[in-house]
Amino acid sequence: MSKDEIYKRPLQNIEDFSFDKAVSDAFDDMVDRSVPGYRTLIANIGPIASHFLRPNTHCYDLGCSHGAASLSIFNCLPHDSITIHAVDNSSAMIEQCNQLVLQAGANACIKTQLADINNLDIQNASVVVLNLTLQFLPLEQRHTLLKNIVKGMNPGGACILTEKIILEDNSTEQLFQALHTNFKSANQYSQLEISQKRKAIENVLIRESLEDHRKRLIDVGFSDVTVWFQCLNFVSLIAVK
Ligand code: GEK
Repeated sequence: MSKDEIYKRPLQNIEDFSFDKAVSDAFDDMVDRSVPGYRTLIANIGPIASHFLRPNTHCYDLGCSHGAASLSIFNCLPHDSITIHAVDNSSAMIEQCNQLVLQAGANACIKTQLADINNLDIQNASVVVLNLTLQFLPLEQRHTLLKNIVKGMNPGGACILTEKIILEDNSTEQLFQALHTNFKSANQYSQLEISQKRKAIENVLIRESLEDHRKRLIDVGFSDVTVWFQCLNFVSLIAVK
């Protein structure tokens, strides 16, 4: 695992953040040092998924990066007749994911796929994971994707949705932003790295409020939406069909 030094030196032009080879190489370090509670999220996604998985159904990990959520689920599989589809549209991410899946001896169960999650044919799903992925889709694509997920999901199935949200109350939003900056500083990111990364990501990671997420999940056809995790602006929901 490489250390994340992508924004360490002053950059003349800060380009929009993208999931290229440099980001994939540093991803595990980057996500651990940038997302409060990332390891807790991953550790719990397996057991949560296991509760909803049914024999002979599919599980989808959309925007899987290196497959951490898929591997967490694989380690908690309640039935061996489940196929986990780990999908990402970054070839660097999928290549690394493939290697890790092979190393874990999970390649009979986890099928990696290089694809845009907007173009998937989701079928017979009992669990769909969107762990920190929906936030990277343009706003206008989010409703259609979730509608497609509900359409391909069996009744009683669940979507695990983790997002960086925006707080509706401005003073709490300011407080959480400041605490998140403290978190990154405590993880050895310099002020320069924090500000350059913020600039790179501002047009790419579009946050919405918890209320907007909840409303859209209900609009597309989920019947029950519960928050199971929150640390600062990072929230994870279980939406049941
Ligand atoms: C984890 N879930 O470790 N189609 C496919 N993949 C996409 C798309 C798209 N349209 N847009 C973005 N991605 C992971 C972490 S990272 C979150 C998810 C982060 C992919 C993108 O290539 C990247 O791998 C992932 O979504 C977002 O549990 O880096 O903060």
